[in-house]
Amino acid sequence: MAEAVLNMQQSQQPTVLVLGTGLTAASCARYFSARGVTAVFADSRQQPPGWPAVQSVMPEACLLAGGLPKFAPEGIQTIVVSPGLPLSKTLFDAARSAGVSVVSDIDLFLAEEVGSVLLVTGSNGKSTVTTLVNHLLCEAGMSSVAGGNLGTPALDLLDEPHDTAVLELSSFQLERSQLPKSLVATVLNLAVDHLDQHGSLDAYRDAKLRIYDGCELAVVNRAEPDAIPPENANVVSFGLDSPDEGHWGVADGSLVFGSRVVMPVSEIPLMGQHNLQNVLAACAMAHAYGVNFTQLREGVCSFSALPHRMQRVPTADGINWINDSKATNEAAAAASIRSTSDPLILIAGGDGKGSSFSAVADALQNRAAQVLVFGKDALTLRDALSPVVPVSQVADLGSAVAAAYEQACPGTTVLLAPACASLDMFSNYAERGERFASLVAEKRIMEVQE
Ligand code: UMA
Ligand code: ADP
Repeated sequence: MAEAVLNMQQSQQPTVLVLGTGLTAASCARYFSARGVTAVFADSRQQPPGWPAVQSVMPEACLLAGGLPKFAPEGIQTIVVSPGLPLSKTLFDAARSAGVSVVSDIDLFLAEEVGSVLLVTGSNGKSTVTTLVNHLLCEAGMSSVAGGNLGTPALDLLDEPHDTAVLELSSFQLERSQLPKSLVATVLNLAVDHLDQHGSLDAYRDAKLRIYDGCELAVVNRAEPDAIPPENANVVSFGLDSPDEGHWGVADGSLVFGSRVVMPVSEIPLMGQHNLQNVLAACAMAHAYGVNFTQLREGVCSFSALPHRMQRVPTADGINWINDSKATNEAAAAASIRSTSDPLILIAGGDGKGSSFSAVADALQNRAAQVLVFGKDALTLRDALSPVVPVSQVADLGSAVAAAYEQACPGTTVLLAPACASLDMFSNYAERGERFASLVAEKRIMEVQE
């Protein structure tokens, strides 16, 4: 099957060019090594940090570093493009006119996968829904694995025994894939994100909507008029309103499928209306795949929030410290702000990826809140939010936690929901969240000593 995507000839000479040297590239190295295919790797950086890991899998591989090639090197039949680097029209046009195929790791995965595939995308909630769907399937006794943008590259899932694979796909992965075929697919929601790389909201939306092209069942959000599947698609919808028969929603304080009550909303162990939407979407997907109502209820109840998503940091100071470091765009931060109560101190900042932060300003309207901003886009945040709430600029996350601690009283919520990527000051959102939790813990130690 993979040959349809890849001209896979066993050869000592490299026949595959992999663009990138990160997690995706390392999974490609494992995949090709196991099939006797040699690849050459390229990265725009002079000393890409992931190269040693790639090389340890494929010691014979060579690296083109410090720039991406403009033409496919001699003998290359396939180019695999990692999600995190900009698409090069020059290289891809030249490759295609020379008969070289350009694919993603997702294309390679889907060409080999023999089990059922469930695909999840959206601006926010992807990881939560992907993990929850996988949890619901596993708890119902099915053999399921989860990966993709979630963390485990899709190709590595081929090595794990399973009947079903649940993949989280980013707009970059979808943009680089040919036909993302699946049994069930969802676009959870659409909000402003990654404008710096996609160039426009339309281009970003078009990339996301590709997930519906090859799916047998589209799970759609009734509140997202811009995330509509093709006209001939089979559709199951979800939303926070009361649903028609055959669709998912909320009625009289319960999560329902048409007129069938599945569980009281109060039993759901995740914070906020946005997570209620996530649970509805996950139930719609798992139910379409055969999980019954009792299994859905039990599975949802036994699910825990993922780290760095609305995670309480335990303290004895009476302040509600919440780590939502994964709120890396303005819509995510807005959803988190709406799920907290006043008084609120919001800590935000980092790399805004070109966003205006108007969604954060909207969420803070009429709230007893103040905001501490830091990082690359602190000034843009300050300008966007100061017409609505008091905003102070601080040097870094440490100063933000110290200032919040000084100003908070018992009962105050201090929410880290940065509305920004972390890469200007941290290696990733997880490091930012861990730093927040340890700064809060240090405050607790200071409190005990005082
Ligand atoms: N890079 C260069 N030059 C290059 C190649 C890459 O500077 O020539 C930089 C990119 O700017 C990027 C970084 O290297 O910041 C990593 O790029 P990559 O494509 O090698 O990334 P991988 O390590 O393969 O990880 C990717 C996803 N990362 C991105 O899309 C940036 C991971 O999602 C995903 O878990 C992994 O594949 C497995 O599928 C992470 C992510 O941040 C969690 N995703 C973004 C998001 O969720 O918002 C889209
Ligand atoms: P993703 O993988 O798309 O980044 P996550 O499940 O990791 O999504 O959640 C990231 C952040 O997005 C959360 O911390 C929360 O702030 C916000 N979020 C989660 N689900 C939703 C949703 N359905 N709508 C809006 N924001 C959400």
